[in-house]
Amino acid sequence: MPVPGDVAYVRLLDDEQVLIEHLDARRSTLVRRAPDGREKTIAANVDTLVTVTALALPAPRATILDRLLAFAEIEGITAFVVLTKPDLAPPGAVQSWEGLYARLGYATLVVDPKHGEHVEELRAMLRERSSLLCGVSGVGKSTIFRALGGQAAVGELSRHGLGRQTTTTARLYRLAGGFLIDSPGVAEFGLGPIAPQELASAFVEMERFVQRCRFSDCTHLQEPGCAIREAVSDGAIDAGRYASYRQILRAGPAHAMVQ
Ligand SMILES: Nc1nc2c(ncn2[C@@H]2O[C@H](COP(=O)(O)OP(=O)(O)OP(=O)(O)O)[C@@H](O)[C@H]2O)c(=O)[nH]1
Ligand SMILES: [Mg+2]
Ligand SMILES: [Zn+2]
Repeated sequence: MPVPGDVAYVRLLDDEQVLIEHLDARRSTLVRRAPDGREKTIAANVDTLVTVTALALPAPRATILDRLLAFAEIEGITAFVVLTKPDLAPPGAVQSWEGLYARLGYATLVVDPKHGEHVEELRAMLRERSSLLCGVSGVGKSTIFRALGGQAAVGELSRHGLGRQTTTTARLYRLAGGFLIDSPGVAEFGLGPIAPQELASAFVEMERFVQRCRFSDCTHLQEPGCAIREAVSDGAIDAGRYASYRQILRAGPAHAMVQ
């Protein structure tokens, strides 16, 4: 089955229909792993994951963002951190979220796609890239997609934080030298079974400490002589990021949230 990002050669049959004659081999796929082990291909040929996190409505959840960032590290693709709804954010939230992820080295941008703020900076970041928007429902993925020129339904948030106009089908829009995909419900890919060492290495700031723990199979949860826990108490590793690490490990392979 073709997925967004596939290169297809088609024959036009009439106004409504096309016949797919050939699909190019995929350079890469993004796969979601469900808790029961089933896999679903979400998109093909994507090289950049554009994580979208609202600073309010719905309130940001670091674990979801950190899990997406770890997923991108493991898959070997670039991740961007896009923060939305600065106009609704509580005081200080913009600086603390933007500061944290920028310090980690992620390309981080605060946009207000509803009012068109910093949309052109985002367009420049996405040049020559094949990207997928991901994040929980209602954070503004489709609003970004539309602000950049794509066609998508944008939802109003109910007080429960669920979009009434939630996206139900994936869409792809061509951008200079690449494309952008808006797809429904991609807040989580599921990391599959993952060893603590592998997960710690997928947290970019933890990687350099991994080799320094007393035990080579340290889980960084409670062992004595753990360099990562030491770095957390020194403030060299953000405590919230470490909390995400613990939560992801605790949730284990069985956890894969499909919203
Ligand atoms: N105030 C404000 N509202 C925004 C901003 N970005 C998006 N919104 C609003 O947030 C609501 C939800 O936006 P959508 O773009 O539909 O969210 P989505 O991420 O596509 O949601 P799903 O398709 O359900 O995954 C809409 O009412 C948007 O107008 C922003 O920066 N500020
Ligand atoms: Mg949407
Ligand atoms: Zn350790």
